[in-house]
Amino acid sequence: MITRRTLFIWITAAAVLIAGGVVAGFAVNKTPATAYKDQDGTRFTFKTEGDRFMRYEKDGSWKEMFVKGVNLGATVPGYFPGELPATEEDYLRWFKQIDEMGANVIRIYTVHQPVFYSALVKYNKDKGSDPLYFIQGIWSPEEQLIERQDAYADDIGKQFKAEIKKAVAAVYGDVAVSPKQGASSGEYTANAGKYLMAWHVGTEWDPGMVKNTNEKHGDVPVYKGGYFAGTKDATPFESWLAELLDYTAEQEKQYGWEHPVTFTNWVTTDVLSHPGEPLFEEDMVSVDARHVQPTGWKGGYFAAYHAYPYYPDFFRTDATLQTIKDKQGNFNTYKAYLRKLKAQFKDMPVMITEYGVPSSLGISHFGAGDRDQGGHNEREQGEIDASLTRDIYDEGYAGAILFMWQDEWFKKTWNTMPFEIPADRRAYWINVLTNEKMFGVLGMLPGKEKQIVIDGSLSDWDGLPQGEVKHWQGKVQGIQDMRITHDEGYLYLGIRLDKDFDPATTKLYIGSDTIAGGNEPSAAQLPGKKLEGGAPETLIEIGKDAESQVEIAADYDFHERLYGKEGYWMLPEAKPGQDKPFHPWKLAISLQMNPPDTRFAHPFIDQTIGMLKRGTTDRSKAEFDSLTSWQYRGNEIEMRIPWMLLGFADPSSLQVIDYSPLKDRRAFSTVKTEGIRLIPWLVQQGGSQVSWPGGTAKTLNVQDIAPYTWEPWDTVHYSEQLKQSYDAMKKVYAELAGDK
Ligand SMILES: [Ca+2]
Ligand SMILES: [Ca+2]
Repeated sequence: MITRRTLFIWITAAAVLIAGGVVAGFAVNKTPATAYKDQDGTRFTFKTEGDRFMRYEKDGSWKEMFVKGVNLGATVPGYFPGELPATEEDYLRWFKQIDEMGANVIRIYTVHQPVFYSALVKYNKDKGSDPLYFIQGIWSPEEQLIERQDAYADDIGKQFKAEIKKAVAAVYGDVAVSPKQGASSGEYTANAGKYLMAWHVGTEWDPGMVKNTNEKHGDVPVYKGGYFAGTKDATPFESWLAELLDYTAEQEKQYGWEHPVTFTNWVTTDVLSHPGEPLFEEDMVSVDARHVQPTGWKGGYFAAYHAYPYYPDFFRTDATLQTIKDKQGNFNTYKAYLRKLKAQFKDMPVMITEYGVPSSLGISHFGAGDRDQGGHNEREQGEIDASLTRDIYDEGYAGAILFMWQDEWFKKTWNTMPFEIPADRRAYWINVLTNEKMFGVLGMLPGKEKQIVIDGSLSDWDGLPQGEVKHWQGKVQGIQDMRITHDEGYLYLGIRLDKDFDPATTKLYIGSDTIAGGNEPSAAQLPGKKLEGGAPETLIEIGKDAESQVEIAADYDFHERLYGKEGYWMLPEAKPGQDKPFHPWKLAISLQMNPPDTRFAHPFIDQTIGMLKRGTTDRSKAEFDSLTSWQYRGNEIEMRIPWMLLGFADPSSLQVIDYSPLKDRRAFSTVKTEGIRLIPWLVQQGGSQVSWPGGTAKTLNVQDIAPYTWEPWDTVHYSEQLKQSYDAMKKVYAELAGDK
């Protein structure tokens, strides 16, 4: 369905040099990675022993290691996962950066294109006994599992086995896969087996599906395979998993290798009970790795969990986890959870194979001790990611695999999903309100982020290519000029005033009118004046730090419409006469839940997200803050406004959310805008003096303002950037004992 498009990456000169180093840097002779050979000739480089994860050393000994890794996604901006667009250059550059960060392994979720394996072999060729390893994930038929709610239904098991067969053959460079929509294909000829660390089978299990499978198939005998078997306590679902692990082993054995095996699991289906969890589904059923055991597999077996400090809600609400305090005196419920979980696996290694926080303006879950899902700048992201890594290490886990290596623009999350329309254009822009897109320690920055530094000086704007910048055409006394441009992430404004800007005395407003409708600003915002022929949907307000924000017209307010009486009706109604024309821009953090739907009542929680942070995006400065929105210096004001704050559902096709009633009380619709009519004015702080495009007139016809408009785009521009969190991970990896 999605056609491939040309992609222009603006790689910096530095990145090119780094990539060049891959070829130039390792000319010295190194001994190749060694493998232990069994009596029958089977080879091993890793195994498990008790609760330890072991690596075979070149001196012929087995040594315990702490696995330090990152999860690698399959996309770059402008693409969806099934397209697998990464090139050899991308992989080689990333491998080098990951290696230099101090990670010893990359986990991939599914079979990548042949170029991944050939690039890894190429990269490791000169790395001797210190290669970069990978963990091969094998995707389950997830959609069918959720749809059928039964792992034994249809040919789900058969499909899963076909995927396992493909993965094993791909790793050993022994298969040609014919093209299929949304899946990797091609000739797999590079044998990457000696760089494999482990097999990671399956996905996060839907609790309803697990429960239903167990109830429906109570008569299924426990699976007994030659390599893996269910124990007498194995549930029907665990037996199903035992068979898949056994099949994985059987496939690999053909190539003369044995590697440690695990299946994917997450907190939702862990083996602990969570009395403080409001949702039944989050504490409904267990999938227990102890109920599957190796029978004839010397390669080893371990448990793997995806575990984040803010999901499910019990990390915040369960008093039984409020036992360990952090340095700030807050409860470290994550550490308490890890301790309880590890205590269940005394004789088995456990790895946390997904954890982390995103660096994003948007936020969608609160965690304990500020370890929220979003709302962090890159520095804070790094501090939290590093501290989580340390918690995992300190609690005796065998490994920690961070989520994740790169930002992925196609990703979605529950609290902005209803506003990103059409959904299939998500990969063509970066909505910084969607935290899920920004988990990477490698940022994927929108096209102009490196060209326009938000620091209050407009000199950098002079370097933008001809035609990329437009000048606002109206006249406002006190404003010399307003320059406008945009990219995949933001609308940028560069304003030059007659006099120096002083937020103590002056406030700058910029109304943004995109479609018919909108609200008249309040008498305090625009004293003594009136707009005609249109009104803004959103209002940019620049003044003192605590008041600088984007507000949204009351009638247009997505949040109010979705969670107020038009939609879920979880927000109280405004009292008559008390509503303001513009509301703070908010995102939902947690929905209201009540028994009998949930165990106990849980309030509706939301958070203002439209505040504009003043600072600098200059990475060379100590005060660099990746969440910076604006700055002023002398008579110049510079800002970047995230698209969604201006009402955009997809800037790449100029779609904005419209005013029509929600479909089924839940779904928004969009309309194409001809552009943005920007209405700037200056107001005396606490006074009534206004300087606006209407001059001395009391009214202004908004239609007289020419809209800022642009061509829709299908090609994205972006640049890669190692975030501050990359450095934080590098530091913590160096501190942790391990094999590096
Ligand atoms: Ca600048
Ligand atoms: Ca309007």
